[in-house]
Amino acid sequence: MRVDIISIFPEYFAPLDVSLVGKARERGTLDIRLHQLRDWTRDVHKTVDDTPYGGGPGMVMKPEIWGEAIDAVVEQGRPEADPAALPRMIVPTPSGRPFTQEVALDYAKEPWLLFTPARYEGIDSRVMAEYGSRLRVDEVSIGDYVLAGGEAAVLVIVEAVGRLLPGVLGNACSVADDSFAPGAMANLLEGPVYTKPPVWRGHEVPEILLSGHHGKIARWRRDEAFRRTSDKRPELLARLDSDALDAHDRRV
Ligand code: 6GU
Repeated sequence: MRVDIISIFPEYFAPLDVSLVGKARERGTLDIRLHQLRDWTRDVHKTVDDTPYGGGPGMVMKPEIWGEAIDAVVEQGRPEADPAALPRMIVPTPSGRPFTQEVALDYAKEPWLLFTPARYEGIDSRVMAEYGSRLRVDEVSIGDYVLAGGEAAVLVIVEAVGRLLPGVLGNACSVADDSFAPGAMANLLEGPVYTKPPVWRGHEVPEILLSGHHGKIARWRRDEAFRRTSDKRPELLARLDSDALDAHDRRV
């Protein structure tokens, strides 16, 4: 997968060299290119923002700079094999639609993503209108709180998507068991996990996990997932697949 990121803080993305995403980059599974937005400014001060029309606090990012930057990155990034290819453009913003595991799975199918994280009060809306008619543009939020800029959200999204790419995770099953993974565990939080020793500071590992009864263990894990979900995220239970609920209720 090719990923382009245009930002006034390309150095913010140093963590993409580390761990799972870093290894995927070394192997070439992920081809991440960082671009400095200010490279497309023409004034000595390299200005990227201006005061908002209509007044109010803060600054808005200028459309011309983003337009030139996006045009250049899209032009440069066109694969030789498919010169008509266009990236999916992802604009992180607290006013976007929620980024969920379902959205991550959707992005993981794309060959090319372009991220345009903003600082200040955001990007002039005409940029999203312009590219919305030329490529697919998604405004996405990673949660109901406000960050100082979209860069941290890009790190979150790239990590969530990167671990879904073929060959990135050591164990493909761990994706299937994820909290929020589609299937039997859809909308359920994962329950507790344990490793050796069997007793630590007087705390025992639940006996069932030492029993070797795979069927009973699977059922226990499902029960724990329901327990944890109803405790920490009761609103998720309301969204549960009715088949999953029926299967659970038949047992309890
Ligand atoms: Cl994507 N950006 C910013 N600035 N704040 C956020 C966010 C994104 N998602 C939640 N808060």
